[in-house]
Amino acid sequence: MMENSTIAAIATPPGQGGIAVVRLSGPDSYRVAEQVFRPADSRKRVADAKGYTALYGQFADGEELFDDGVALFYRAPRSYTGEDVVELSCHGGSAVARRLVEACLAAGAVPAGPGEYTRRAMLNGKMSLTQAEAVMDLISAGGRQGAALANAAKEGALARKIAAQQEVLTALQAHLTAWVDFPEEDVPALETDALRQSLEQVKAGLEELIQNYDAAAVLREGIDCAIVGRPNAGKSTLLNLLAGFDRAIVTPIAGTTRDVVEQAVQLGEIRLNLFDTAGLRETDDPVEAEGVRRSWAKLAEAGLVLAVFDGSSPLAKEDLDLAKRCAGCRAIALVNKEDLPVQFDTGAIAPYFAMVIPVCCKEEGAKKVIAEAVARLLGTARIDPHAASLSGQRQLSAALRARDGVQGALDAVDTGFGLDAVSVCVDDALEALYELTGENASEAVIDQVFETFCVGK
Ligand SMILES: Nc1nc2c(ncn2[C@@H]2O[C@H](COP(=O)(O)OP(=O)(O)O)[C@@H](O)[C@H]2O)c(=O)[nH]1
Ligand SMILES: [Mg+2]
Repeated sequence: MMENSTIAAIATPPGQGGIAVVRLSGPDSYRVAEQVFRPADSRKRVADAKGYTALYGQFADGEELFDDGVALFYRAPRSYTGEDVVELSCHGGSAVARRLVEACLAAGAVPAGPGEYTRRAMLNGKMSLTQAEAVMDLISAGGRQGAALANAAKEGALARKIAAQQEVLTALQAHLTAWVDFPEEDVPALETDALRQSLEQVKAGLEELIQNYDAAAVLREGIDCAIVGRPNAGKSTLLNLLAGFDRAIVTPIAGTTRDVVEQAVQLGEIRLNLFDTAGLRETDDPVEAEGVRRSWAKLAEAGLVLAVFDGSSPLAKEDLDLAKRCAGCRAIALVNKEDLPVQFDTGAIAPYFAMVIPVCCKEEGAKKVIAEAVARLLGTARIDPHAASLSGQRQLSAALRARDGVQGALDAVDTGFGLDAVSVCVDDALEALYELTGENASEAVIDQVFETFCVGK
């Protein structure tokens, strides 16, 4: 279908840079490249260039030569997409790269859609759907562990793990089918214990993936984190500590922060999108009241809450209100101003938090203590970044369906429902696993996956 067209797009980010890369992929890549690229060595011809070679030359728009650079050649099927590919590296201003793309389009290429290179790679059997999704995760990863997780998926860690489970279920299914469909053929009955063992094994593998989903997502994508507490507890001081610079105004005057101040920071392996909020208190000032309303809203929608309490002043009603609101949230209580004499009743708020930690947000050392607490609470510390992990709702819901199918099969075994009931459940589980790896994903699902890609990838 679309393999007939040759696509062109800028593969590097917009803006100024040393080089920009314009990528061509498709059957006419060499013919298009020949028109926009003149090798410096006039004896060389683009059409004769072998795969994995490079030529230096000039870029042409009609007769005008507007830049010089390098062309890299790949011959099908040994390229990223599996098609003929030419990568043109020009100088990295947007004007030059855009002109080069326009010249390619004038020479017969068509603009690439989002993720179209990776999509072609998938359709040409270069990678599975989960590997394509991993490419996107790798591009957008902010931290090292998140990138390692994505790389493991790109290298097929998830695909291999799922394939092993499919194998177990398929073997089981073959046996069940033979037994159910050909009772007169003398097929040996499946031992209930062996059947249960195989199903439990697959279930355990799926459970592990499902349980690590949230923590893996945090490593890959980061998490929204609300900083909340009474006025003057030290919320803005905490934000500045984690940001590493004076992001928010800090004063001894209560009610300094009124709007939500947002700042992304890298805390150990986790990217936190921090939201510093207005201090929680009753107020007649309509502006501050709106700030307080937004603070409560942030607390409710954030994936992580850092509740800051002033350890140098007695427990107030607002402190207790806040603690109660944090019950059931992923929240850490930071009892601040550890350097001052303690006045605060920590015991009163402790029941509502997973962790209560005394800190001094004016001191650099607090950052490490908070980073460790956050990693422990979010479970990122226990993730092996080189192991298989699920990424995105699509993969998670397929894994959940597969797990439910296996559980259904186990229930059927235990309640003595008969092997045809077991067989139906195993079928459901297998189908969900095939959907996960993309082996029977519909065109619509594939479209949805690639919608989120950037052009040029
Ligand atoms: N002694 C001491 N003072 C602190 C500490 N953290 C913050 N403060 C002070 O407490 C006051 C209020 O801090 P701020 O961050 O603006 O509080 P916010 O209203 O919660 O944002 C400022 O004068 C800070 O310098 C701390 O750990 N120790
Ligand atoms: Mg503040």
